[in-house]
Amino acid sequence: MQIDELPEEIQGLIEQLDEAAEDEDEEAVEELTEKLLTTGVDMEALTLKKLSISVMDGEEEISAGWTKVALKIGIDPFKTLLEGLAAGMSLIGDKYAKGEAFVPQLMIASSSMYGGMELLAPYMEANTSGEEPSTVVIGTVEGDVHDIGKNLVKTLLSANGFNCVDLGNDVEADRFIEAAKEYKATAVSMSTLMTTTMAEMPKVISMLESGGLRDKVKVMVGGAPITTDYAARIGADVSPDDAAGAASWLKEIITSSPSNTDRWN
Ligand code: B12
Repeated sequence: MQIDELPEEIQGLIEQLDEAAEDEDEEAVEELTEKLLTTGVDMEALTLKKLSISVMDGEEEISAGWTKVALKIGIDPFKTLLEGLAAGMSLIGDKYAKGEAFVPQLMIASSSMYGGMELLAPYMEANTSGEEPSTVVIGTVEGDVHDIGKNLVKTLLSANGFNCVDLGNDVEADRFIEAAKEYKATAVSMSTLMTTTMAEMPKVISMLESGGLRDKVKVMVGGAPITTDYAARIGADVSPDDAAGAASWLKEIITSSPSNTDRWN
């Protein structure tokens, strides 16, 4: 959707909604949402577009306002997260790659993304089957502070009923091993966004091997520079394309593997 190609009346309402969001005037945001709905505009496409642009521009109040719009009009919260907020991170990433944005803008965009994500969190509750949840130890490898993708993976795994032990970012290799042992984990999930820190992943895998733990846990690796080939080369079990893929792969694999008790005894 091209917002500047919409009829002027609709563009006017969008601007008013942006202003109401900046003023944190929730009543006005609601009223303007209702008005926009009566225009017949594709509200879902508009909201996702506004979310990605406001994250890219680092406009925290505006992205929070449009996140509330997304909730009000009933967009699936995972869609809002992935196709709205996270899409904005890709837009700012492209600008950074072209030299049109710099680290401070990346940081502001990240906090806009996290602001929206916080509002969505209560609507992304775990969908558990009542069984004992499987535990996944998750983190971004040592030397790397990027944590948005890792947190998306965590959100999707949690929503699919996994219990995530989140080690955060810049995680030393041996902490993955200790946590896997302590929690008798089903899987270890590692992220990295930088080529310079990719080598931390095989380090963790060889520590699992030398500690006799490799057959007890599945290993998932991911992040922008990680390819399926690289994952296979370093002996990881898999590198699904994205956070949703990580959750569905792991769900499938645990149904066909021996139970945690069998693996860890
Ligand atoms: C935001 C950002 C930052 C923010 C991070 C904020 C935060 N809290 O995370 C800040 C400003 C802190 C930052 C800092 C730096 N950054 Co930076 N950053 C980015 C940027 C623009 C976006 C990353 C992001 O959040 N993307 C959105 C998320 C949703 O995508 P994602 O993480 O890839 O996750 C998806 C998949 O990869 C996958 N996934 C992720 N993890 C996992 C795990 C598993 C198991 C699976 C299955 C899937 C999976 O699922 C997600 C989708 O569903 C990228 C550019 C880009 N296009 O990626 C550069 C980028 C990663 N940064 C880069 C650099 C160089 C840096 C700095 C060194 C800059 C500097 N000079 O200081 C520092 C590094 C500091 C450090 N030691 O870590 C480079 C890395 C280059 C390289 N190839 O090595 C990039 C690629 C920019 C570029 N084009 O040059 N950065």
